[in-house]
Amino acid sequence: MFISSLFLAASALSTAFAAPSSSLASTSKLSKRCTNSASDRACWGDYDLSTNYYDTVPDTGVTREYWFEVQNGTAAPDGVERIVLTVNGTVPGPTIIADWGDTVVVHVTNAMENNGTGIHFHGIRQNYTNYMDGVPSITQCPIAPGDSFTYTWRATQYGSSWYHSHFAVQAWDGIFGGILINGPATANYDEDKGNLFLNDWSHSTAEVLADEAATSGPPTLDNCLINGTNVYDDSGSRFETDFVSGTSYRLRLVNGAADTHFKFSIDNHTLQVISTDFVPIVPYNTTMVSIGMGQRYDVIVIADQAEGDYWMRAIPQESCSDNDNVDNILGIVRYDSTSTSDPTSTAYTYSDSCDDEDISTLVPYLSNQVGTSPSVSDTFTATLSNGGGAILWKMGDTSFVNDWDYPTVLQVAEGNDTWTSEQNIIELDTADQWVYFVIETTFAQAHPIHLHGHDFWVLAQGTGTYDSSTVTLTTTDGPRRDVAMLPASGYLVLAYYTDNPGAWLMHCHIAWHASEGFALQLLERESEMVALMDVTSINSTCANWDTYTAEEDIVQDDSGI
Ligand SMILES: *[C@@H]1O[C@H](CO)[C@@H](O)[C@H](O)[C@H]1NC(C)=O
Ligand SMILES: *[C@@H]1O[C@H](CO)[C@@H](O)[C@H](O)[C@H]1NC(C)=O
Ligand SMILES: *[C@@H]1O[C@H](CO)[C@@H](O)[C@H](O)[C@H]1NC(C)=O
Ligand SMILES: *[C@@H]1O[C@H](CO)[C@@H](O)[C@H](O)[C@H]1NC(C)=O
Ligand SMILES: *[C@@H]1O[C@H](CO)[C@@H](O)[C@H](O)[C@H]1NC(C)=O
Ligand SMILES: *[C@@H]1O[C@H](CO)[C@@H](O)[C@H](O)[C@H]1NC(C)=O
Ligand SMILES: *[C@@H]1O[C@H](CO)[C@@H](O)[C@H](O)[C@H]1NC(C)=O
Ligand SMILES: *[C@@H]1O[C@H](CO)[C@@H](O)[C@H](O)[C@H]1NC(C)=O
Ligand SMILES: *[C@@H]1O[C@H](CO)[C@@H](O)[C@H](O)[C@H]1NC(C)=O
Ligand SMILES: [Cu+2]
Repeated sequence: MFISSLFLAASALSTAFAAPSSSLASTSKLSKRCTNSASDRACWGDYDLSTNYYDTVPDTGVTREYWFEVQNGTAAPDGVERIVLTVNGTVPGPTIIADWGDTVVVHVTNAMENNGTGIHFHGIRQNYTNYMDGVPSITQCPIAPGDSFTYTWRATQYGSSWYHSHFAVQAWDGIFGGILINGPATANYDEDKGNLFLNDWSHSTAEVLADEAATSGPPTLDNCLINGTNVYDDSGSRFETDFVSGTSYRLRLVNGAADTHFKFSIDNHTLQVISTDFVPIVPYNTTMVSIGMGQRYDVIVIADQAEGDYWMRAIPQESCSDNDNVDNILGIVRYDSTSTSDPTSTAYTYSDSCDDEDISTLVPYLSNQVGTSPSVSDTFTATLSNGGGAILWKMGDTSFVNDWDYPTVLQVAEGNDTWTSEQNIIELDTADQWVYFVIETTFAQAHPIHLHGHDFWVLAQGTGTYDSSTVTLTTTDGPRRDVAMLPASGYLVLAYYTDNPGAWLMHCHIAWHASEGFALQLLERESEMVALMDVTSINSTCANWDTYTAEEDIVQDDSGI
């Protein structure tokens, strides 16, 4: 284990985030071929960057245990007070910190009066632990008010992510927080500044916005937050962070927005990008990184500019995001922590767009080859339709709906193979096969496509109609990640491997689109699923949910995710 900077003098350099001190020391089982340090981030005890984490995971024997309470309260992240739903009272909630290979246990209690909940650990592979994926209607029933659910999973990957509610649009009322898994990195840095959330924010609740989205289209959000704070008119305060000249810092960017694509930069500074989602990449340098909803980029920034104050910018991209405070989503980097002046620095130039970083720059450190003759190939067209006055999205021919009170895992446990078309099930019965999906749209809007339970490979991404005779697929060393942009009026071709039994959601990560049915579910290796779940626990969460909904006359009013 490493000692956190939080507990050392500010001048201390070699740091990683320390998991809770109540945990066992993780050093015992590591004979430490090398020591991870500011000058050797590639190393990780007996493992290193070249370890294939899809196959091999350090056996730390350590369990990190967290107790989360999902609460209803009020807060004023930008100075304007409103009702918020949170984990443990803060936006963002507590960060889950673990080392690569640790087991993470999170006990979630629903302390709200009037809503169910469920916590999804975004990007976590959930290797053979599908029913810990936290998706009400797919992997569990919603946790009823007063009830608890314990999630247990292994950190088989390392890097940065977030957890968020996957019930209704609750995540965007504040039920989210960071995940930070310590492990090796593809470039050296002195200090880890932890997760840095970029969110959009409204002064009304997300449910009100979702209703507006379903009747009259995407709402304009009031503001955005940088790591949970920002200004609005004369209220609120900006996110600030201090730099010491000559020191290099790791920032773990997470886009946790409902419907905002950001370009992130720090005036006059260079960003060295070292990972995409949970995948370490060959580092590249840029002035600005384009980050879609649900995506993460870890960047290293060297404090190599003249001492002073500089703007940190999270710029909502107006080609796909509407915001009332668009020019004012700013934080401050200070070389002199006693300074209180506003920076006078100027922004790098950029062109407004909701595209991913160029896929040719996102080269995974670990070389990898996609099978070139997939066993399954499917094409899904995303379309907008009108379902009796409400806006619906379809993926393929279907606008997705699954029932909160009859999750896919329970249906599988009961041996009920009668799937409705609305469940949008893609059955993948055979292990260790390559699956290719083409997702396309003629609609002029970009969508962040997220897959649960897997990293996928981005084979191609472009505008216009996908034509397999002209588009070359990148099957060697192309990007791997868990969210990629489907470009406006364009296509995304992705591949993944059937190495993880379970019911896995694939969906658009725009909050409104997921509730309007832009989703499908993969039923992967169904015959192996029952042996891997605790059916009694799943059923007891459902029984408590049924009791609550019967008493309160709760009727499902969205897609279920
Ligand atoms: C995933 O789980 C399977 C079954 O328990 C196991 O064989 C495999 O090693 C695990 N993979 C990783 C990367 O831990
Ligand atoms: C969250 O709140 C619960 C209940 O009050 C408490 O037991 C737990 O220690 C808190 N967890 C964190 C990580 O702050
Ligand atoms: C949160 O509290 C408000 C005010 O008391 C109440 O109207 C609302 O129903 C509560 N929401 C949830 C999800 O419990
Ligand atoms: C709780 O969730 C439901 C989704 O069924 C939503 O319609 C409702 O407004 C929420 N209730 C409160 C009080 O926030
Ligand atoms: C953002 O806030 C979290 C706590 O919510 C903290 O751990 C993290 O260090 C902050 N990020 C930065 C870059 O300061
Ligand atoms: C920041 O960069 C701008 C040009 O992009 C330059 O004019 C300015 O001098 C730089 N500021 C500092 C403090 O280095
Ligand atoms: C990126 O910037 C870092 C720090 O200045 C430098 O060491 C590295 O060589 C640069 N990488 C590339 C690919 O230019
Ligand atoms: C779940 O519980 C219901 C009753 O609440 C029961 O009918 C059903 O058989 C149970 N399912 C399984 C798989 O145990
Ligand atoms: C089987 O599942 C389908 C789809 O979820 C559902 O409509 C049906 O009621 C279920 N059948 C039984 C016997 O539970
Ligand atoms: Cu997700």
